[in-house]
Amino acid sequence: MKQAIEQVYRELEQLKCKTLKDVEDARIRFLGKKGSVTALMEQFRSVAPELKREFGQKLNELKKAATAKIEELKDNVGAAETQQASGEDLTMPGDAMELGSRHPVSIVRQEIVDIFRKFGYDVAEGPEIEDDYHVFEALNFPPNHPAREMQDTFFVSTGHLNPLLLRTHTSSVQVRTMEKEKLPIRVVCPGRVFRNEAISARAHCIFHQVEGLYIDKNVTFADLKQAILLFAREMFGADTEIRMRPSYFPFTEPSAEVDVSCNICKGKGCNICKGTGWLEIMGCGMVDPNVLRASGIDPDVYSGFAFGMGVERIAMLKWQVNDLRHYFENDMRFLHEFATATEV
Ligand code: 2U9
Repeated sequence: MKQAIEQVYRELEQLKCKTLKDVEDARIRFLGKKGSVTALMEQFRSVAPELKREFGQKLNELKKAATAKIEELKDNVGAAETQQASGEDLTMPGDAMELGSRHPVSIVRQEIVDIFRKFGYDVAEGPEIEDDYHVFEALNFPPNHPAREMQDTFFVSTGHLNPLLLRTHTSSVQVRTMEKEKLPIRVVCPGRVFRNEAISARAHCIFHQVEGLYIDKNVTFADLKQAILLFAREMFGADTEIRMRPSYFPFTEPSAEVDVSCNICKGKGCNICKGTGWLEIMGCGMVDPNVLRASGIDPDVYSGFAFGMGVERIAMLKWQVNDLRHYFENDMRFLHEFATATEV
């Protein structure tokens, strides 16, 4: 039996196949019902009991070796046949896959958040599907405010007192922060927001915001102005100036729009700033006492400021992109403009 096993090993070693059909024939010759390995397994029954252990092991190894050889031939011959059939050279090195790169909106969001983190702000996120209370009611929106209409907001459920909706700003995250965190609060909230608007070069139904909130004793409008000036200089350059124009939001009083000096024409007036020398970057204001009260904060003891900006808008100013839709279309030619040298 020992010689018979050795003979099968020699045959396996010399075995060569050109086609998958040859491999299948070889499999039958060695491992089929009447194959040489199967025949040896059957002979094993008549081996003397004291030799059974030794030959049992040898036969198992032989069967394993025969199976492995057939599988190896099947892989090699199969690949060669596929190559012949397709006419392709499968030994050629593959094409390198292009690495992806960070999306410009994601780059700018991170830059904004990093600046405020450096100033000591925490970062908070919250749900995109929110309730009326956290998006409107707690933020001092009157019951008949247009933002609460179907034309302006995407509703998920209606017909009850506190309908579910897609948040129209990330202010709801600051409301949730006021509800659960201890004072003082210093937080920025980046996230996606949704508004029922027609898509154009200047508006989209989905965009990104970073909003901020600072509440402590004795927080003043001067603190707000200084925080925004420092942010603007970090973001747009050390020689940037800001100006504030009075505005109105239900959740802040007083409220303001913030402009930065145009860093293209250095304030002289160009087509980016439409000849004004200024670019609008965000809105801000002192948190309305009603908003503090709604979240259980005493406005006679505490005061705070808040601000909000659209990330796409900041990105458009930073890179002088004139159509918001570029940020949503995922055209690789556009996205690659923002890849760093190591990313592509
Ligand atoms: C709380 C209290 C006050 C957040 C603020 C703005 C001003 C603002 C807009 C900028 C462009 C939204 O993306 S945009 O369309 N935002 O002008 N946001 S103050 O005020 C808050 C937030 C939360 C509790």
